[in-house]
Amino acid sequence: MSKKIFSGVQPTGNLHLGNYLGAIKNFVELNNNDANQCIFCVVDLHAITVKQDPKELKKNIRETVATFVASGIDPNKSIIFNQSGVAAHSEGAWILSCVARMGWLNRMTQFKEKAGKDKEKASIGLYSYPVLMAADILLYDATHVPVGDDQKQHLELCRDIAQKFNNDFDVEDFLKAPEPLIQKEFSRIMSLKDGSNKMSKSELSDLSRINLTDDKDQIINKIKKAKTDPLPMPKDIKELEGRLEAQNLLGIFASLSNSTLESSIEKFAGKNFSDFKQELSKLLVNKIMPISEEIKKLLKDQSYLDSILLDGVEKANKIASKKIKKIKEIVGF
Ligand code: AQP
Repeated sequence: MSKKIFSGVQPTGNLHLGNYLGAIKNFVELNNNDANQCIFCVVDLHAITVKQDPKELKKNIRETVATFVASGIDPNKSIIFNQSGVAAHSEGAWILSCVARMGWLNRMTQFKEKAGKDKEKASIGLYSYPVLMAADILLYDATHVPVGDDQKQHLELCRDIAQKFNNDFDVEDFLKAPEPLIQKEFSRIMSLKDGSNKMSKSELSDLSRINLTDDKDQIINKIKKAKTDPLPMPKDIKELEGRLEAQNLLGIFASLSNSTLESSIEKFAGKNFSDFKQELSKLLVNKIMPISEEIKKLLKDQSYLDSILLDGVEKANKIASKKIKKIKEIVGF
């Protein structure tokens, strides 16, 4: 069946292994299937929900495009564009924010995590972020949205918003409720320093993540310093229980080598962490270095990266402007 794919990545710098294994690797597979229509968005409107340095933001937008292309997304097959280039996203978000309910947004765990203790000081944008995300997806009638496990709740909200809009305005199936595409295993990669926290761009310690632009020595050093526990490598799944850091590192190994957790456990059963870490570093260097080198090469050609975005904005605008026109008519404007 042909799928209409939409997904986004925030240009907030430090794209990492979690973004790659949780989302971008999946984007590439979807891009490679000719039956799919794929749209991959650099969600710069989402990025400004927390303070950004304008110069850094511009640089990070290009770096996100370079990462998409370096990872294997073909800009001639998939639409790659930046969100702020298509006005329908902001317009759609406003209209849908009048459909979404406060009670629904109050349940969103990502806001609670990102706002932290002092939520009074968080931006309104950070709170209403999932409504903008719903507009992003619904404007393109996306059938499937590939995301990491952390975005599951936002997608459920998107489905609720679509359904309420259709009910409120008596337009059955006008906004299409999308399906999440979340990998069954390894859909949440955790910090190298704390197995209970997700690997994240905004984490202060660079040692907590493998960046997609890291070089060989950085990768080896980060894996060497990654937190483990004093026990030897587990012999079976049961021995892995409650050992968050070991689970994460073995999960990364399994995901990168396209194998199962069970077979990765078997491979290193009873060995020392240092032996396993050496193998993991080798695998990471093999997989990440070609992407990292390609990103660096692409970043030298800014006009090429800008031309990808310009072309993508034009194509995305054609689709989104038609949908927002209909939305406005339905609402009564
Ligand atoms: N640790 C992760 N494991 C698996 N998937 C992940 N994703 C992010 N972190 C992990 C997935 O990557 C896609 C793009 O994410 P994003 O850049 O839009 O925002 P995010 O989820 O907020 O990512 P970060 O790294 O945590 O950024 P900051 O620190 O800026 O908030 C999404 O599909 C996401 O699920």
